[in-house]
This record gives sequence, C-alpha cells and structure tokens, in this order.
Amino acid sequence: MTHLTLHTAGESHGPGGVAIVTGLPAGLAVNTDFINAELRRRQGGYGRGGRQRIEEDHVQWLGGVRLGLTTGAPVAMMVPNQDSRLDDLERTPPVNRPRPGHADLAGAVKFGTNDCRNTLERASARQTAVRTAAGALASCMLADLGIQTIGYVTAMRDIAIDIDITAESIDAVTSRRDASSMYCPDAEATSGMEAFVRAAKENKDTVGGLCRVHVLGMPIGIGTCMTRADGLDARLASAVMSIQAFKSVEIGLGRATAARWGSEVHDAIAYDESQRDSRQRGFTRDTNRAGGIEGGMSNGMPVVVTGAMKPISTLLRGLPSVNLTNMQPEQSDYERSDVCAVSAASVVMQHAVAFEIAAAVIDRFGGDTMKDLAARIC
Ligand code: EPS
Repeated sequence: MTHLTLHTAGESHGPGGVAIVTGLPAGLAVNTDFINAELRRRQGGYGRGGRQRIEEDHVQWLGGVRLGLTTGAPVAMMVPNQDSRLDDLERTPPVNRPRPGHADLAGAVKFGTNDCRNTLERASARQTAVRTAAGALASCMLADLGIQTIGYVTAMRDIAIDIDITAESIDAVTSRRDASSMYCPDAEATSGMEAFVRAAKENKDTVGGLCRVHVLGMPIGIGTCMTRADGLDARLASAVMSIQAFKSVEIGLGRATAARWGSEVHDAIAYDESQRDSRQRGFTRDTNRAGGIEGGMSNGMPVVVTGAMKPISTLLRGLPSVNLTNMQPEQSDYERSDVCAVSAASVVMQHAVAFEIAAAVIDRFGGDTMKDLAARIC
C-alpha cells in the first residue's frame, strides 16, 4: 500500500526550493499552468514585501512526470530562487540579534551558534513556495475526482466574514476572492483589511489574520475513528499548524463549540432518497457546524478548516532582543519582510489542506492509476 508523502528542502536565499512527492497514482494530468497561477497568487496580496518583486515563481519538473502525466514514480520538483545569494557574506550577513517570534533564538541555541542565519534561511516562509507547488499538484488530483477546494482570508483584527460555500456558489465566491487585494471574497471587508495593513505599515508594525479553506465533494469516511492520530481532523490540524506563523487550527465551529449547548452545536441528520447516489449518500444536514468531520471521518458535508496566522515577526522598528555575540540588549535585526502575508498564507493553506485530503483519499481508496482511483471513489 502506498501513501502520499511530501519532503521539501532548500533555503530562502539558496538556489531554490525542492520537493519530492511519493505515492501519486500514475496517469494524473499535471496542470502546470494552474500550479504556476497558484504560485503567482501566493506571491501576491496587499502587504507583501520586496522579495516578491524579484521572484517569478514557477515549477520545474525534475522527475516523475512525462508528457504531462505522472508516471507513478516519485515526483521531484523545484521552484527556483532569483534572489540566490546564500554564500555571499556581504549580501547575506550573519544575524546575531534574534527576532522575537521567529525561529532565530531557539534555532541558534539548538544548533549551537550565535548566527541565526542557518535557522532563518530554512525556517523562512519562502519554503511555502514549493510546498504550494506540491499541494497544487495534489489539488489537480482532487479536481479530477470531483473534490474542489477554495481558500480565502476570512478575518483580520475585528473584521470577519462568515460564508457558506456550495457547489453552486463556489465559482462566484472564487471570482469575488480573486477581485480582492486581500483575497477576501467581500469588498467591504477587503477595504477594512487594507486599512489595517496600511496602519501596520505606517507604524512599522505587522498584522496577521484568519484563513479559511472549504473542501466540497468529499466522500463519506475519509480518515478514521479507529486510530485517532489518523483521524482527518488530526491530520488536517498537523498540515495547517506546520505552515509558518500559524498558531491555531479549527474545524467547523472550532473553539466556539466549547461555549454552546450540545443542541446548538451538533448538526441534525435527515435523509433524502432522491440524493441516494450522491457523495452524501442521501444524508442531508441543514447546518455544518462540525465542519464536515465527525469522529475523525468526513461525513459528506464540506470540510471547513480555519487557521490563524500571527503577524510576521520581522518588524521594521524591531523589538527588544539580545545580541548573541555579547549578550547585550539591542533591538532585533531587520531582514526585508512583509507587513502582511495572510493573503499568501490562504493560498498555502488551501493547498496544504488539499495535499492532506489527497493523502487521506489515497489511504482510503488506493489505486496505482488515476483510472483505478476514479473507479473506486464513492
Ligand atoms: C517569503 C520570502 C522571504 C520573506 C518572507 C516570505 O523573503 P526575504 O526574506 O528575502 O524577504 O519575504 O519570509 C518570512 C516572512 C519569514 O519570516 O521568513 C516568501 O516567498 O513567501
């Protein structure tokens, strides 16, 4: 039995990010235009820094793809860096004043150095470029199986939107999101979020927010209740928490469930014979507070996952820190960065979720080829 796995390597200012994905069925049509468009979307959003004006992210296939189709071999890919200068000490000097909130301090202590450079080069969210490429490849597989995903920005500070997305509305919501500088499918919320980003920039500060991903067309029973670490909720939580700067993950109503009565949380079940052949097998719900997962398994309703991204830890004005060469108090180092990368994070999260769903679908239905998988999925 093969499992879908992902390994990445590469530094922020090295030659590029590489990823190896094993376990994809043979015969998957690789939509390179779509993957490159998602990489461009990851570079965008209001509040991004100067790096994105240098890079032209695109994927290069190094193995496992022939004539536009996966072969069943490990898929190796690279997203090259234009700003490659890792061994140039003048342009990429040591970093001795760790940024609070970044991996700098813990990494320097853990790896026995007073130069945070090795840690920050790998910890940088630049790594999400190739992770997005790998996830967008998994999204190609899901799309062929009738499983659609959408990710967007749902909240920033005290502005929040809450929307249901259905098979009928997903295209319209996607268009509204793509018209928004913040990747938020609501024009009024977009203006408010832009104002927060402007305020952060004026104050030499940074701002975070919430990203949300919906997955439509889910079969029932993806994940398991039998070994709970393999539950779909546990797997999605791990996938989302492993995105740089994410501090929490919620499925459906998430932590709000803790403050409600059970009758206000659980989604009543009904049956509609006319929908017996659908992915929901005829079972219908008027609400989806569970976010499509019960007992660690998909229940046929859309999977809805929300992730909280903290503000970027590189502040133009710095924060109180310590110089690791002499242990004297100093402001933290400033590395060129973003004022806000929540929009970009919504793209990363969409495809991180897609990758994990694809992995769980392969675990459930197997298949050496897309043809086998498409025939088995129900
Ligand atoms: C990023 C590239 C990085 C940062 C950012 C995300 O490029 P550079 O450090 O050269 O400006 O802009 O990384 C971080 C936020 C971080 O904390 O490291 C990217 O491509 O997404």
